[in-house]
Amino acid sequence: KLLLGAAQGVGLLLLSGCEKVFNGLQQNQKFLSLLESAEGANQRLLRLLTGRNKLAQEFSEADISRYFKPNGNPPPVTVDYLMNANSGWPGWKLEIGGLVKQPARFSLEEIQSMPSRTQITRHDCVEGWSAIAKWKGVPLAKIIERVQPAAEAKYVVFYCMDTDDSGNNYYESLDLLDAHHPQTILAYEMNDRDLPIEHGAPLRLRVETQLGYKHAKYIHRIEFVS
Ligand SMILES: Nc1nc2c(c(=O)[nH]1)N[C@H]1C(S)=C(S)[C@@H](COP(=O)(O)O)O[C@H]1N2
Ligand SMILES: [Mo]
Repeated sequence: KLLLGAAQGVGLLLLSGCEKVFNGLQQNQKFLSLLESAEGANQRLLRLLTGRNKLAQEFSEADISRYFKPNGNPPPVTVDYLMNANSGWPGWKLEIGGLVKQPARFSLEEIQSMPSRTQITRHDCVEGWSAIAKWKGVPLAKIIERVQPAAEAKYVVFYCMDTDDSGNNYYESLDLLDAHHPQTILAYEMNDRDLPIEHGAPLRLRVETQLGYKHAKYIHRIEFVS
């Protein structure tokens, strides 16, 4: 209807054949700006349908999976990582920078002393498996408050310590809507224990509005970008 209406509006229905109509539309400035405004409306509709403003379902202790598949790259094997893992992460720091007014570095202890949130949620991997676990961590919104992103900051990038077969470090990104979501946390506990190495120790993202691959493990740096 939108396309037909637009085509009618600029007199293109007089042309025969879809191809001509669409070629004509693409050269029409009025139509292009209409498409752009529809794109904005579409984004908002998608957001409503996928409910990124809503809370993801939370479960009870009884629902927690007995087995939670570790997935993705193997854990980091650097001497630095292994030594820190063995001694309670004294040398590990979470670095936060990019487009922020107050860049920061936090030790694990500092992160653990911030306000926390605990949630029992279901992890859905696109490879076709799901598992429920309990996660505790600091809401990313609290960290955002501390570092104060600049106005140009639109996305948050998470850099990880593990590497794939070609030696590239894993990373993922979120927009600020997901970043501020109340269930988006930097988790340091899983099922009431320190986050296990295979699940991303010492710190991983939980972003319950998104699928498994967005839940970056082994985080060491967060960057705000345009
Ligand atoms: N750093 C890092 N984070 C990662 C991955 C990875 O390979 N490296 N894999 C992703 C994928 S595809 C999934 S399903 C989850 C798996 O989390 P789990 O190992 O706790 O099950 O981590 C995500 N985060
Ligand atoms: Mo996944």
